[in-house]
Amino acid sequence: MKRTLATLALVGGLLATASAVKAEDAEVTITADKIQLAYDTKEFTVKAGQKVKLTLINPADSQNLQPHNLILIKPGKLGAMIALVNDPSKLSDPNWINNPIPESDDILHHTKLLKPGEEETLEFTAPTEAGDYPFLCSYIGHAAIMNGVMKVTE
Ligand SMILES: [Cu+2]
Repeated sequence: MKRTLATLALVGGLLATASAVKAEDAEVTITADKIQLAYDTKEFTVKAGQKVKLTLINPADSQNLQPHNLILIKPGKLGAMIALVNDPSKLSDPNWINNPIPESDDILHHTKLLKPGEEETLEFTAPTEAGDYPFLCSYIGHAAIMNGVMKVTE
């Protein structure tokens, strides 16, 4: 009986530890809309330096069959990034169409281009500097309306 109690106490301790670890990580899932060029999440908040698991889902039963991605960028750079990814000269480049990720120091993290039915999880450490970090989909013509903000707080 003593042994059972000790085991229960141990298990309880492990469970408490597991939930404490989980509370430190931010798990966020963003799903592309099946019809609109939009993410279902326009805004989420993480703590500076927090471990983040960010999953983008492109639904298998998407009605518009659009590919989507997610690019997380530095604060204040959304307008410039939209202009960059919507540059008409890129549209004749098949490599760009398959993987529309520009070369830019403003990009912090990004998924690959996801077809309907695909998903990808990015694991990263949130920036140590608080601020509004925009994210966007860079597939042709999506960025201006398909974007959102990761808020980083102290
Ligand atoms: Cu998109």
